[in-house]
Amino acid sequence: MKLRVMQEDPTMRIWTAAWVVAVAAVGGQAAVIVYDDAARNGWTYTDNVSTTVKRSGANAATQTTSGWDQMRFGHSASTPAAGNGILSAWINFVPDATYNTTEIERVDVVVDGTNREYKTSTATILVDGVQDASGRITFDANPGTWQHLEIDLGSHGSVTFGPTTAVGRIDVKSSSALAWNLYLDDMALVPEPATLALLAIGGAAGLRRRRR
Ligand SMILES: [Ca+2]
Repeated sequence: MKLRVMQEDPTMRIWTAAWVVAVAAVGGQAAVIVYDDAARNGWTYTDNVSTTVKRSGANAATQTTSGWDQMRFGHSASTPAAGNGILSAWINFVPDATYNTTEIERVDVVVDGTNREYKTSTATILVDGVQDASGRITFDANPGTWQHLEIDLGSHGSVTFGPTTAVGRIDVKSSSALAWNLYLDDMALVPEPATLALLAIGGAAGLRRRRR
């Protein structure tokens, strides 16, 4: 019996390896950089600045004195996203000293030709790994410092979208009666985490078989 388990192990390893390769082939589309020190891969953005709040090199910046304003990234032909995709970015939101609400109203993304409004009340949006269900994307914990923003483009309220094939315009927007500054750096469209989930399932299956 023991010998048989020993014989099964290498086979299992081969099957697990084959599965990993297959999953990588399906979900292994590379991340697409939208902006790092400049707009990349066909994306456009104009207000590049290199300021004391920069994360590295230059960053994108938007300043407004009142009302609605947005940081807009455009793409003429839309860039492919892997699966549903995650929009990942580093954001530094600096509100006016008298403006005590450190939130971004929402992020609008044109996905497969349709504009979707992403808010924390309707989508999976993480700031430094934490989901805030208050509605808007809050940066209350550390205003004026760089924080990591992740938006799951495939989750939108009760609706689960099919695979995202193209992402067009991206607007990071907010509204206030007072001034605010928004800085953004290292934004990318990265493969959906389902790839990791499949790998985890594959790993668990392998573990179960090894224990038999
Ligand atoms: Ca940069």
